[in-house]
Amino acid sequence: MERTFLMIKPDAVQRNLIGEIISRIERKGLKLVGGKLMTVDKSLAETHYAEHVDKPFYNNLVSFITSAPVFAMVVEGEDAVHVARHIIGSTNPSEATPGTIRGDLGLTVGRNIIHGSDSVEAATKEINLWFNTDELSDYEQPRNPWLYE
Ligand code: DAT
Ligand code: MG
Repeated sequence: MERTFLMIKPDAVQRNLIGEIISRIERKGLKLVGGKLMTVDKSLAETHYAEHVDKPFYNNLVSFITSAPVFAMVVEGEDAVHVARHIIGSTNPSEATPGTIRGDLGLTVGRNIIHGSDSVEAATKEINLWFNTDELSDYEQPRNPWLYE
């Protein structure tokens, strides 16, 4: 089993899409092990997006992420990092495949609905950055034999 970090961005929170997005994640079979609505401070936003510090869009990205609450989550499942990225879709919603979260719900790259960790290493780092261990729940679900061989 693998865990990944997802963050519903301020645009989707403001558009009342939290339920729609969590519903897609749950229906796929991923299991929610942590989740919280929170306002992100500048230092957390800068640490989270540190890899993009030299990009022209970095300042706007930090302003956007700190502009209104986000919904941060940890989800678990087989190959969870890849599966979550796959259902999220391409970075630019105008090019993301219909059926994906960004492809169905977004229009522009600067308002692209949701973040998902892009590797297992990034997921570990981001889960530790955004969540304390006591905010994550270990539990079994009876549905598991119906999701996994
Ligand atoms: P992703 O979120 O798909 O992993 P990324 O890591 O390349 O994409 O970029 C992080 C975020 O930065 C992305 O979700 C939206 C924003 N971003 C990326 N490219 C951009 C661009 N060309 N213009 C404006 N914002 C951009
Ligand atoms: Mg990324």
